[in-house]
Parts: sequence; C-alpha cells; structure tokens
Amino acid sequence: MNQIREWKKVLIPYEQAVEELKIKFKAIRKQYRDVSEYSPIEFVTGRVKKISSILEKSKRRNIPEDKIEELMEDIAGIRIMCQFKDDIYKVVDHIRTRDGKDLRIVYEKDYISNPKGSGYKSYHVIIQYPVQTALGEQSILAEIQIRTLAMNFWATIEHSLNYKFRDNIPESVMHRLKKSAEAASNLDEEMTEIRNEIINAQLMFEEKSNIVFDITNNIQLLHIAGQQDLAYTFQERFDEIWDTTSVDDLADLLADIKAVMPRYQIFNNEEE
Ligand code: 0O2
Ligand code: 0O2
Repeated sequence: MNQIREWKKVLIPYEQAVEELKIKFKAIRKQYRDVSEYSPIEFVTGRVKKISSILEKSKRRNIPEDKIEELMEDIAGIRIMCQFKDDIYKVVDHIRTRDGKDLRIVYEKDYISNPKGSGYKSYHVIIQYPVQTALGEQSILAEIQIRTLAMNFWATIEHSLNYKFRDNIPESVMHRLKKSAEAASNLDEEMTEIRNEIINAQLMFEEKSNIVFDITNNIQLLHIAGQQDLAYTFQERFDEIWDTTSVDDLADLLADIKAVMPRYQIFNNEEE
C-alpha cells in the first residue's frame, strides 16, 4: 500500500510532462490547420504507464527499483500519429529543432528502417524533459513514438493480442500478424503514391471551412450592426453557393462582404 502511495508521488512530474507535451504537439497541429496548411501531425495521445506495468516491466528487465526512473524510458509516453510515412520524418525533424530548447534528445530508435521481429514499426525518440514542479525543476525521461495511422492500427491490435495471450501468441496468429504488418506497410506505400491527391482534397476542405466560418461570422456582425438588408443580401448569395465545389465563389463573396465592413465601421477582431 505504501509502495503504491510512494509511486503515485513519483509519477506526478511524469503526468505533468505528458500533459505539457500533448498540449505542445496538439498546438503544432492546430497552427498548421489554422493557416490552411497540411499538418504532418494527425493526432496526439499520451499516457503515464500504470504502476503495475512499471513494476512488471522492471521485474522482466531486472531493473532494481531505485534505478527504474533512470532506466525505464517510457514511463511518460507520447504518441504522434501521421497520415503518411514521410510525415514521420518531418515530425522527427521538428523535434530535433527543439533539442536543447524545451527538451533534450537522448537517442532515437528507428523501427521503421529496422522493424522489430514482431513486425512492429514506429520511430521512437527518447527525450529528457524538464518539469517545473512545486518542489523545483525535475528532469524526467519520456518516449515519443511517431507512427502512421496504419502502423498504429497494427500496433494497437498486436498489443491487445499480446495482452490476451500474455506474450505467448500462438504460432499461427503470430504468422498472420506478420503478414498483416506487411499489409499495413503496403497500405502506407499505396497512400504515399496518392498523397498529393489526398492532401489537396484535405486542404481544399480546410480552406473552405475557414472561408465559410469567416462569411457566417461577418454576416452575423452585419446583423449586430443593424445592417439587416445587406446581411440578407449576402446571406442569399451564400445560400446559393455554400455547397459549391469551387472555393473561388466563396472567396469572392467573402471579399465583397469584407469590402463593405469598414464602411459601416464594423471590424472583425477575430481576424486580427
Ligand atoms: P480532438 O482533436 O478534439 O479529437 P485526456 O482527456 O487529457 O486524458 P486526451 O488527449 O483527450 O487526453 O486523450 P488521449 O487518450 O490522450 O488521446 C485521445 C485523442 O486522440 C483524442 O483527441 C481523440 O479524438 C484522438 N484520436 C484517437 N483516435 C483517433 C483517430 O483515429 N483519428 C483522429 N483524428 N484522432 C483520434 P482529443 O484530445 O479529444 O482532441
Ligand atoms: P506499453 O506502455 O504497454 O506500450 P521492451 O523491453 O522491448 O518492452 P524497451 O526496450 O523499453 O521495450 O523499448 P522498445 O522496444 O522501444 O519498446 C517500447 C515501447 O514500444 C513499448 O512499450 C510499446 O509501446 C512499443 N513497442 C515495442 N515493440 C512493440 C511490439 O512488438 N508491438 C507493439 N504493439 N508495441 C511495441 P511497452 O513497454 O510494451 O509498454
């Protein structure tokens, strides 16, 4: 019981590190999206290893309890999912630019060029991360796993099978897992081939949503400013074209709306 209480205390900076790192990487994704640019980060998750898993792993790896924090690199874990394989290296490059700033890279493990025997693929970056706590600065180790959606799909399924079979996956299932790892790799290769088409479609969607947001927001402002007739005119034009596949018509409408706003001394602060 005391041991659990002690561990809960030990894990406080790890929890803080995971929360901070999640916020930082999610912010990168949001910044790309806000300027209608393609983001190499699709989504980010994070977790602190469960106390039972820490103790089980330390036993399996013969790590003495007083060395766990020094030797177990993935007590704090961040997972960054990317759409395409190339994006993984962009994210790794991004992390490298932060080396010596808000984090320090300890080393990298490239399980993409060198997949594990199981078929596991992912790029791991082990970092040292400083956390400011009530008791001063504490530097902890964290593992950032970067993988494609297909790699993540495979690893998630394989992980749950390992859990079910307690690391004794039957030979036949193991064989199928290996084959499905190959299928996941092929899927990544296929998606890379049509990458430009996919990205252009996504960017168009993103740009369209941003313009639609701006148009409705500005029409709302015209209403608030008492310019009902103008607001209705623009609303009618918007109703006619909102489901068009061309972004140009929407962009023209937005430009027309924006042109009249200063005339009525309406300024949209959100666009500053
Ligand atoms: P969003 O962008 O609004 O979906 P916490 O609540 O602090 O414990 P968090 O981040 O909510 O933590 O949960 P966790 O488990 O770390 O991460 C889950 C995040 O991954 C959620 O995003 C899910 O929406 C996102 N996620 C999971 N699977 C997928 C997927 O297949 N595609 C995409 N795009 N996102 C996925 P958030 O944080 O709620 O943000
Ligand atoms: P969790 O939290 O359940 O994911 P090891 O001693 O081999 O387990 P090591 O030496 O610390 O691990 O480092 P390694 O091999 O880089 O693995 C660290 C993490 O990578 C693992 O954490 C998994 O999350 C992931 N991983 C590595 N190999 C595999 C694999 O074959 N399949 C899947 N699904 N994931 C893998 P843990 O400790 O398993 O914990």
